[in-house]
Amino acid sequence: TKPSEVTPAILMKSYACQRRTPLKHHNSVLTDALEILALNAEFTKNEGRSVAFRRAASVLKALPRGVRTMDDLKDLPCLGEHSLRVIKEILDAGTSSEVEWTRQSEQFQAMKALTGVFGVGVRTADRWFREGLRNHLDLIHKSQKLNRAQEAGVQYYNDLNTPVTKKEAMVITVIVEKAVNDVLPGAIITLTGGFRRGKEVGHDVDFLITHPDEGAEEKLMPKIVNWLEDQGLLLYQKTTRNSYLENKDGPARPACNMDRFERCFSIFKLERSKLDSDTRIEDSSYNSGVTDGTQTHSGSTWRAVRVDLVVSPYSQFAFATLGWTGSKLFERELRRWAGQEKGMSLSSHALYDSKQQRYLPANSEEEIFTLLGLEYIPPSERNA
Ligand code: DGT
Ligand code: MG
Repeated sequence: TKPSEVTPAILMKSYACQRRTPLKHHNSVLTDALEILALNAEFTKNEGRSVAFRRAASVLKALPRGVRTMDDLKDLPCLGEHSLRVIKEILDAGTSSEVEWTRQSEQFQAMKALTGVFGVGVRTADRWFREGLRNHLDLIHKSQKLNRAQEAGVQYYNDLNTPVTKKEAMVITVIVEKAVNDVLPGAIITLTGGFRRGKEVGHDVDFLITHPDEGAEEKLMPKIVNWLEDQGLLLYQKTTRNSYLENKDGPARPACNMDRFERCFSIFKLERSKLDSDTRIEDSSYNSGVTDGTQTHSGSTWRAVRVDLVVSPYSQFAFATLGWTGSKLFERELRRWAGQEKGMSLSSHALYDSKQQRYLPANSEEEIFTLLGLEYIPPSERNA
């Protein structure tokens, strides 16, 4: 027998939510390349193409070893013609001409820079690109009209584009716990997003907050925000009702809870001294002296950090935890699995069974996986 015939075939499930995807994997050269193409497809509003590249990359992340030859990819799902072509080029030549061309293109670089400004989405960035803007400095120099979020995005551009470390996330966790427990004793605070999946750095810090007494969480967000503002900890905040599901997820939201799910997009002012010393926050003299309203400098005593706060009713907490832990592709695949394979509709609020025409309650993430007929995947293996 030839060696290739004794290599055991890898049984790869086709939905990312059926697989374990660790944070560290063996194919980052290939997945980085495919994700450049995915991002570029997003920038050119080609959603289908973008998801196809992300699914292909995600399959490679779940492989137990590095891909060496095209033979290693036999029988793997989600690898379309285009992705295979890119992979082959990299295996043969070390790089893909399409990826390199994309990476260096003026449009890709400008879209990356412009969407890298907090408050700027693909649509706005695309309009600005066509008007001749290329990066955040152009927004200042050409006195572009900006909304309040974008103003903050420009002002704190460097800080917000400096990855948040786990240590910074822990310091912010202590602050948020103090704030929440001060205004509502007994509340539960969970760190979600990438840090819950074990990431070492992130673009923001995500928290989910609830209280075991259903209803006690109502009107909680303004109280938390006030507490933080009183302590001088917020550089920016905007509280909104969560509209994510209304846009994308259809009916999986109990109508009676329409107004309960609140989200606060914020920018924290994090004292650098908090990172060196202990993580207690008794000392609340947050006057750094560097509050001239311009970009923070490396010599500054504080730095700006993006923090997302979400408040959920206790009855939805398991769904919210699952929905806010990510990764984005894992979430998307969970919802696709629910819809296509189970005739159910999953959101960060609830799970609706279309056949039974009722909501299926759950008290833990484990229960939700069971209701969906899936093996439980822990957060650290949801890095799809
Ligand atoms: P990061 O922050 O770039 O290191 O990576 P993540 O995975 O923390 O991504 P992030 O912070 O954008 O979002 C955290 C998770 O929350 C994400 O995996 C999916 C979910 N998520 C993000 N935005 C929304 C939203 O508007 N509604 C809901 N329900 N979930 C969201
Ligand atoms: Mg995050």
